[in-house]
Amino acid sequence: MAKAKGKLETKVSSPFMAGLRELPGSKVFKHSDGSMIGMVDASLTWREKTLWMEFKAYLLDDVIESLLDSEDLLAMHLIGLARKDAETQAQLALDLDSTSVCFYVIWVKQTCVVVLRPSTMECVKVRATTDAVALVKRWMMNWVVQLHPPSL
Ligand SMILES: [Mn+2]
Repeated sequence: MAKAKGKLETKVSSPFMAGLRELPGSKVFKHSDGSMIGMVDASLTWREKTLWMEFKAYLLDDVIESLLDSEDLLAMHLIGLARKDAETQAQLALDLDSTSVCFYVIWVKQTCVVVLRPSTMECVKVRATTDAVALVKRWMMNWVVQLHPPSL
């Protein structure tokens, strides 16, 4: 099984959230799912836009390794893992991505970080957390000057 412990997820997502907080005037919240089953992990609000995020961390296994060269197949596999992980949350992430914007940020341990939108399966694979921060910051900047959320 490729699922890693929640502890790993916290460890890898903390620097990511810290990076997003560098956007001047941003509000980055880590949500507790104690009061709402399936709540996604975090949100970023900046200049009147709010982006929802669900973090996942998986260990590299043979299946993932075989998919690394194809971003489409990798995205499908990672979404499948996330659904198996928590079906209610997967539905919420999809709903949020349909009414607003929700990204999965998925760490494949020591290999890459995948940012993907569940509604469109748009997927970008980067090498490190700092690259994922830069991608989301750039995306947020594009969104504030556009009426609709841009492509990843
Ligand atoms: Mn999570």
